[in-house]
Amino acid sequence: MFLVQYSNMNTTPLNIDKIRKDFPVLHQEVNGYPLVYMDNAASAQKPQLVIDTISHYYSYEHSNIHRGVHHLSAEATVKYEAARKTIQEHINASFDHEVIFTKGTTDGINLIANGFRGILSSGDEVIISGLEHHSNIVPWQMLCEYTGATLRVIPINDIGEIILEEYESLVSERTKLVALNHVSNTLGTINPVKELIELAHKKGAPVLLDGAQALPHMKVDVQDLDCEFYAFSGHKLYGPTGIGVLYGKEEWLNKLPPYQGGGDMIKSVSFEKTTYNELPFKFEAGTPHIAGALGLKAALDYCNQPEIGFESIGQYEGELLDYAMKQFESEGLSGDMEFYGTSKNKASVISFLLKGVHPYDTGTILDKLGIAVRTGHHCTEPIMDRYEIPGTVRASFSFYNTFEEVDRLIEGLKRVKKMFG
Ligand code: C6P
Repeated sequence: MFLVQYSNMNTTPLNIDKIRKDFPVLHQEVNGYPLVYMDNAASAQKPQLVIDTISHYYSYEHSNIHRGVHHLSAEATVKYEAARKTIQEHINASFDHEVIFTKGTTDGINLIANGFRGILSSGDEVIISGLEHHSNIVPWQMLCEYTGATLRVIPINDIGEIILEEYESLVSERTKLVALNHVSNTLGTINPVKELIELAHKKGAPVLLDGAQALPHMKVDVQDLDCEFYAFSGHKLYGPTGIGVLYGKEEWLNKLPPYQGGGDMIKSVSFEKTTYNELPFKFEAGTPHIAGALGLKAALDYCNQPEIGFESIGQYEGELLDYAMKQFESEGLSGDMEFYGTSKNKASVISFLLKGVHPYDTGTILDKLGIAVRTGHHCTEPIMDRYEIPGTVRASFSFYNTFEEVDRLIEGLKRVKKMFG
């Protein structure tokens, strides 16, 4: 199985062997086999730098922030704010106060949906697409239920792309917000977001992008995109769980009310009147996930090293994707597989079914062979309904995966096919 060394198929400057050494979790056996981790779209693994940063913070640096005059508190505050700055620079936000720390993508979207409660009313419309994760559906349904506004959904075509003509006919003066994912977690489709944003702006509608699956694979520039809001999660970006980011244009963040009340989000409090703090603190009530912010900064610092970089990451993952698709074909598996999401413009996510085999069975057998994939609806039930299937098997690649691991996946699928064939 491992007769051929595929490392020379990597045309990027990435040194994958070296990178893999930085991820301790990868070096273990599962069910007697070396782990092949291909569930990166659910959550990515952490480089040692992130683990060490968090450990160091709790060992020597922990204190609450923005509160104490003492040394540890001042130092922790400086580091927390430095993390915000790193994120601002990474996504090219105009100001660091446009970067709000959240719990994750879900939290960021809910923050905005909550803020729009005072803006929307009956007759207004919110547009989403048929590609959305439940996190970018349910908060808008709740908002519409609360305000009497209407939710409109852009349908997708057979290969898992938003149908642009349908979008053009949906977006109108009634549209008060467009909320779309940048990259689909289930199908991998990379949406033409610049074009979609431009169309929304022509009708005066602001746009929120769910970037949970984009940030891990590509460099995102929020000013270039010109979106009003952009939400993402730390844990998919090689950082910790429980930390995420909501970017918002200053004017919009100033316009929206706070999401939660409590400490740190106020300037002054009396029983008669509370004055809210300025950005970004207005949206960060309570003690935040300080270690998480530091860990997320470490993850970005790691990925942005000159010898790594998101351009190479995206390119290498694309090579893994192309290789997998070619090997499915040449190893005689394609005929037994149904692929979902075959847009030319897609991230390194392969959603498929082995014909006649329930995705859960495929996932369970792959796990017995040490291969981690996700099975099920991937929190996108409307996509499953669109294709009239209960779920898929999803292999999602990261830049620490290898061509040899793709071979292991293929060997595993052959085993499944044999067992059910
Ligand atoms: N998708 C997946 O396996 P949180 O849970 O808040 O970090 O991210 C939610 C979320 C929002 N949008 C998209 C496009 C996502 O992919 C996710 C998380 C994981 O696909 C877990 S369901």
